[in-house]
Amino acid sequence: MTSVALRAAETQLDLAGTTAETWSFGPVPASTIRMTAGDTLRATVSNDLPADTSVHWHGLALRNDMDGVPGATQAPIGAGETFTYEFVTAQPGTYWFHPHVGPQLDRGLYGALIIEDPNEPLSYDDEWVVILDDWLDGVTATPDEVLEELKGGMGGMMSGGGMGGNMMMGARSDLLGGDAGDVRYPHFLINGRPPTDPETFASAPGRRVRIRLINAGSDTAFRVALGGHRLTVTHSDGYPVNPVDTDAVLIGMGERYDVLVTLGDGAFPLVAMAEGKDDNALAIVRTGSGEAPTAASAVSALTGAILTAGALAASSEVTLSTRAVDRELSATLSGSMMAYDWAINGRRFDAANPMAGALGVSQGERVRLNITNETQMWHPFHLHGHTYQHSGAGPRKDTSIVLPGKSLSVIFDADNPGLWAAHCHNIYHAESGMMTILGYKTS
Ligand SMILES: [Cu+2]
Repeated sequence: MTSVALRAAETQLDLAGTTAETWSFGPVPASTIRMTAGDTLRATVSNDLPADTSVHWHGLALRNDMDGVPGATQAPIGAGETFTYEFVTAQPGTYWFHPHVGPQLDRGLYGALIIEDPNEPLSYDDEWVVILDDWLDGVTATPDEVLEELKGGMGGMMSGGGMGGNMMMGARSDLLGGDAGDVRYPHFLINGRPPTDPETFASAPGRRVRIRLINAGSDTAFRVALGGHRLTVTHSDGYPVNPVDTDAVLIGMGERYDVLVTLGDGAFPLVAMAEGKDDNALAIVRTGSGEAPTAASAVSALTGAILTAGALAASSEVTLSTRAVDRELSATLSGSMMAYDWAINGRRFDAANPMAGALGVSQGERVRLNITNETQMWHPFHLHGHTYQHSGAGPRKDTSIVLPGKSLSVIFDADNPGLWAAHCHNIYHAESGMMTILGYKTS
């Protein structure tokens, strides 16, 4: 049993001299929770915020009543209340936790959950958890204010609503198929720190490091590279893949990639370019002398081969068995930034009636889920409680980038009964309606 106490409370975050009023579980990110597969996690969450909250354990196939989704799996944790999450962590990997209430994801309420493999097959000398984030809370607006502004729609803005300042037009990325994001952020952070005050990871030349990349952002995909190094991608969303070497990886909100690097001698930039937003997050790897690189000096690292999930294949031990599909489901993503009417299968999620339009499965079925993006923008689609496999022997994942006008077919076994949220991990899209429930039939 691993017991942790998480106290959600108002706090101040120092961003290289800018003080941001925010909400967090202590430091930003929260202290990493580290345990061994098979152990039980007991996390007691006390809510000292002036609002309801919850904690969702992103990527874990846990018991449904611990999934942290108010309206589907639990009542919200009210202000002044305490709730204890307790569940077995069966699968090793890189996971994380964050609230599932309103746009609280875009505050400082997040941290890494690392589940070690007692029979770890990889060999490495050091490990580094790297959490990427787009930050505005307490600097330019609160996430609630941003959501209100966005719900007015880009159309409202252009017809005289005025430039609220938090909406972003013209964020373009070829990798993301066009429109990269909706929200303007003043800061991009690695482990809670802006590029002007970067974290330094100290190691030694020749050492092999496992970097666990987590995108905790709300509206930003990052292109990540380590200057002067190639990355060997070993895991997607916690699950092993056949290793692939690359110069950089593209990581959408909610996704995780584990990479191995063998360090050179000197000081190197770990750069996370905010895709389409002309800004960067930065951390430093130092193994020797040399001037610390800046984000600007490091952008050349981002121009080589860029890996996306489509280039990966699950390793054999986590490849789903071959069997016939029992049930085929569709999740068609629709909506536009103009109207901010994001939806799944033509229905905007209604928290007061969460089961309307739910996707139904029966326990034991092999399921194919076809995710079709009919919008003009990319979406990071996330399914709770399951780690599906991309069709065609692709990677195991729980969060996948679906490009505009494209479809993604995924396969999973319905082996974890309950009511599971399935939604876009752009928190502003999810909170505007791009969410549904995958539900197990009880008879
Ligand atoms: Cu979306």
